[in-house]
Amino acid sequence: MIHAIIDTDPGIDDAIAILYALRHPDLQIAAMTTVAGNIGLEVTTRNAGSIATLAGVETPVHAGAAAPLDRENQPELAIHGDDGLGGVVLPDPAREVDSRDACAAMAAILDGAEPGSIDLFCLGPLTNLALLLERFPQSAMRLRRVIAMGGALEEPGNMASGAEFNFGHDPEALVRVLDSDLALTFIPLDATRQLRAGPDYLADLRAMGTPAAVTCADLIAAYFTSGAPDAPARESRPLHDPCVPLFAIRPELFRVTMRSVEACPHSGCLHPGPREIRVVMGLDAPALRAELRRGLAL
Ligand SMILES: [Ca+2]
Repeated sequence: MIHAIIDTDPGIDDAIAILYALRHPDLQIAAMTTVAGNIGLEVTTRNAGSIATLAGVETPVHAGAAAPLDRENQPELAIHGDDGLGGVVLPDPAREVDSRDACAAMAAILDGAEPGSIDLFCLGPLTNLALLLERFPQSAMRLRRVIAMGGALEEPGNMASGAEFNFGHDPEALVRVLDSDLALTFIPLDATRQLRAGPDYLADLRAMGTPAAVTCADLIAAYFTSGAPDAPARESRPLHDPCVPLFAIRPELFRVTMRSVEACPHSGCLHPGPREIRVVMGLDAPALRAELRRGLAL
């Protein structure tokens, strides 16, 4: 059993990742913490609660940073829509947002567990993790590892700056995370762009009929058309964030290498540098699509 906290900015691909993770028998998600990213904090927090409700679980949701450490929000409305979910309607959250903020909640969970027993899954900008390192450094060092979707090494980024969105949205946070002694695994665009879904996959999900699978089919369908309504695509945008829980559960389906990197503090671009981290540079897309489908059937 893997114990983890999910830090997230839902987000279409976040929602798919979370629906997979929350019901997976090999994962125990202690909490979700939210951050501004794909869309503002109020919406990402509400969406996290709605996703838990749809999944039929009681996972607490804690609101975190409403903006990057040192700059303005740059939401991705063109891709994720004003609601963050491409217009897919989820149930209202059954549970109130927890009064404890994201960092305090992470620290309490980490302090209450064996050191090295909890993973942090980062599906959004790294703002909350940087604040945890600042406010509760000893708690942060109790993390077993951090698995973060973010960065682009040999691939071009997906922001005007040339960076990947999560890292480019809050470069100062990325720099602080790289400056820490945390065990880091990054899953950059080099890997996530290899995991997409086609129309047949959506049809399979709909035929499965579980709320998680049908909702994921709707979310992926929105991910086909968003941004390009006149040019229906034959494959979805990359399923970036699902790679994080999939990596935790099925690491053998990913190609991991060690890289030495540093981050540009202005753009969030990764360059060769002194910090050695694990980087996922490839994946077995058919096997991972099958694993995702299995998880959504539960
Ligand atoms: Ca995300």
